[in-house]
Formats: sequence, C-alpha cells, structure tokens
Amino acid sequence: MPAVDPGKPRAVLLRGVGGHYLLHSHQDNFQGLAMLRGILRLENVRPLPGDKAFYDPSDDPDIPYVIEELLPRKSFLARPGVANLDMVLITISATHPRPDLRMVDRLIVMSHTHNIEVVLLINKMDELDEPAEIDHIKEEYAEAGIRILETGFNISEVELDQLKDLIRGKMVSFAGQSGTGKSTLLNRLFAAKLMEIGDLSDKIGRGKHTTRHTELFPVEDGGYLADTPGFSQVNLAEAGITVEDLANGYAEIRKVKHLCRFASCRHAGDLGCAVSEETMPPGRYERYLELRAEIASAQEY
Ligand SMILES: Nc1nc2c(ncn2[C@@H]2O[C@H](COP(=O)(O)OP(=O)(O)OP(=O)(O)O)[C@@H](O)[C@H]2O)c(=O)[nH]1
Ligand SMILES: [Mg+2]
Ligand SMILES: [Zn+2]
Repeated sequence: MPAVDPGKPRAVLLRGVGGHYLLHSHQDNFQGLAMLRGILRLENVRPLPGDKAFYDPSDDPDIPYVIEELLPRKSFLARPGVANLDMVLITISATHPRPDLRMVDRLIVMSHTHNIEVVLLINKMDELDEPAEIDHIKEEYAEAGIRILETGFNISEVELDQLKDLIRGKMVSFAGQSGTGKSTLLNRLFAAKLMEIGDLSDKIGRGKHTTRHTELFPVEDGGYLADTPGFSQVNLAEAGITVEDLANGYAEIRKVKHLCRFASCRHAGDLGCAVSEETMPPGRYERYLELRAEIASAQEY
C-alpha cells in the first residue's frame, strides 16, 4: 500500500452514485465530487457513506477530485451500510408499519458488537389515540438500558432540539423498516439548516418517497446524519455475529452472567445458567432464544 502523505486533505464520503463520490469536510468547509484512484478501482475497493478519505485534485473539471486512500474504518454496519458510525437511531412506527421488534433486537446486538450507541425512536406517536399502547415496548427495552425517544408530527421544537443535541458532532444513521418516517424526521430536523448538498441530490419529494440510496447530511456544528433505505432483513450470522456476541448484546444478560455456574455457559437456560425468562420481559426472552437458535444452526455449517 503506498504511503499517503498524512498532510493531504481528508473528507467524509456523503454518498456514492455510479462511481462518483460526494466528499465533505466541516473543518475545511469543503465539498466536491471525486472518483476513486485507478488502483483502488482495480482492487475493487467499495467506499461507503461515512468512510473517511484522503483526496487530491484531479485534472477532470467535471469530477475535480480523486480519492487517494480510504482511512481504516472504526466501525461498519452491513445494515444500514454506513461506515464509522457512533450512533444508530433505530426507528419504528407506533402504528404502521407494525413494529418489528425482532429487527430492533438484531440491530441492538449488531450495534453493541461494533461499539455503536443505540437510541430507539418510536415515531408516529401522533397516530396513537392512547399513548399507553406502546408501554409494552417501553417496558421490554427499559431493562436493556436502551434510550427511547417518542417522536411524530406532534413533536415540539424543544423535543426536536433535544434530538439534535443527541446527534451533534457524531456520525449517526437512521435504521429500520420502510415507512417508519425516517426521511420525514430528517427533514423536520434539518430542513431549514441542511447545508447545500450539491446538484446531484434529489431533494424533491424527500419524505414522500421510498429512500433508494444512503446519503449523509452534514449537521450544523459538525456531525452527520444518514438517511437510509428501509429494510426488512438483518442476518446476524452473515454479519459474523456469534452466540457469544448475541448474549453480550443484551444488557440484561450482562448483568447476571457472572452468576452462571460455568464460565463456558452458553446462556440458553442450561444447567446452572443464571439467564432465564425472569432475566428479561417474556417477548424479548422468546426472541433471544429464537435468535440464538438461528445463529447456532448457521454456525454448524
Ligand atoms: N402520522 C405520521 N405519519 C408520518 C410520520 N412520519 C412520516 N409519516 C408518513 O409515513 C410515510 C413514510 O414516511 P417516510 O419518511 O418516507 O418513511 P421512511 O422511513 O423514510 O421510508 P423508507 O425511505 O422507505 O425507508 C409518509 O407517508 C409520511 O408522511 C409521523 O410522525 N406521523
Ligand atoms: Mg426514507
Ligand atoms: Zn448462562
């Protein structure tokens, strides 16, 4: 690997379409389109939104920069496909689409394994006649120590500001099912203050249409928030998550596992295991066992 001059300018990749990458730097107040250096293309390097890159000027006025080298990734989540995340906003809807708590659990485990902070956003609260209808969700994640925010069309400016404070200065991404309102909320958060994001951006209709591409938006005072396409599948085994990672992804299990009789305990209710249906709410425990069986059977191959 050729040594890149560490004095070269660096930027964050906002998005990539058809081999063109939009770079941005808060520090240098920079934004520009870049291509991958030939050797990186030959090596099949696949940059992702959130990647950090060294870049140089090119001699092509249409694509004025060249990505010389990607910096090592601090973290990477296959879903939602953003590099270097500090925080994930797992978004569900209080009404429609029906919350997929299996997916929430999967995303929590993935994030914990990669040291990424998690916030659970319960959106579309305005559509609930009775806010208590989501109490069971809040109860399921209270023991897990997951921070929960309720959002929706009725969210106040103060609550929006609290959400912005949470994001500021970090690399943050939405993640979750399609139609939960991720793009709409991103628009509410930053509509007035979104920095200019270049000609290629399809801002028209944002929030009304299914998001097709992941894109990072620079946030005032530093930081980025990624809008991502909704998804319905997260495969933990394929993402390299082991049954040990799974158990470690549950704060409820981390609290009691020192009480298990055997150090090698698999935390599946075996002899002497301190993890039982008492350890966490029934729904979450059932899903834990399902996920455990799923990963264990994939690991056998
Ligand atoms: N009642 C209500 N509807 C909402 C809210 N947020 C979004 N919606 C509606 O839900 C639908 C989907 O919103 P989007 O913002 O496109 O959802 P998304 O999560 O970005 O969907 P994908 O891009 O497909 O992942 C739209 O019709 C929105 O108007 C909300 O807070 N309350
Ligand atoms: Mg969207
Ligand atoms: Zn155990």
